[in-house]
Amino acid sequence: MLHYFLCSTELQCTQRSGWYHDSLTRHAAEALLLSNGSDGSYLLRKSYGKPDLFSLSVRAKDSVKHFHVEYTGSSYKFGFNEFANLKDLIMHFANQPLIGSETGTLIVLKHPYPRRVEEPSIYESVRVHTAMQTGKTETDLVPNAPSLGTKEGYLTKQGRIVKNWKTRWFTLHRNELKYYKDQTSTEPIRALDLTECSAVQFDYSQDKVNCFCLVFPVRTYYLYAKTGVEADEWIKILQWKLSQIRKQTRQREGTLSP
Ligand code: 4IP
Repeated sequence: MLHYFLCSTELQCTQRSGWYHDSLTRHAAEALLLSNGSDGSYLLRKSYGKPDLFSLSVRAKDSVKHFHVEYTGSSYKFGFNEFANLKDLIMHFANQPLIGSETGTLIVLKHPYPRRVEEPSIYESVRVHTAMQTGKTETDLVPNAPSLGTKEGYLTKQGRIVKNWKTRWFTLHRNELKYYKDQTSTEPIRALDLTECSAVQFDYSQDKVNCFCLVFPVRTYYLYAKTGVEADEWIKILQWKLSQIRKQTRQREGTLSP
């Protein structure tokens, strides 16, 4: 597969398209699209560790969604579509720039994110270079890095005292889960700090399907999604965040202990 990429003119076609980022990681794709892209910016990259898989990373408002594009040996599969080559796939995206995610949100592929950008050759001059107590080594970098992984979508939540259910727009970015009145709202109703959350799990106590809960010291939030797939996606990413937070806490405590 890799061979296919390296030797054929296919790659040149793809490279000419300018938005194929080869071995860019998921982490880097998210960071790039969130910091420099805008709603609808997208890029194609190799999927980490799997030679027959590619990922289409798309910025949708404040999160980045990743879709698999699979190479079957003779074609590229993307959802229900199949393409003979990457050029056809790219042409398809250029002409039909709408994709629907599991959350029901339509994602528009508006701006291909270029692999090559103009970069200035300007560097700061070093005046002082000295050791500091807080200096980190390379091995500290990954455990202490804020975990990326973003998500957004509609969920229905229960009130704390008045137990009514309201559908709200939720966004997950770094360690913050926010909910807004709807997708167009700019100010969140509430921002939940996941470093204070002790558990995320499916819930069967509220008589709601696709329901899950987030346990905080002073409140347990009950939320449900439209589909089981969506609930599962939210639970998985939230649990992953909690595991990352715990890992970082252990790491910090380990570093601090004598
Ligand atoms: C409200 O009911 C909404 O459900 C609120 O949710 C909720 O606040 C309130 O909970 C509940 O009383 P009404 O709209 O009928 O007044 P939202 O903020 O999403 O609109 P939470 O704390 O869940 O956000 P209590 O706990 O204030 O009763």
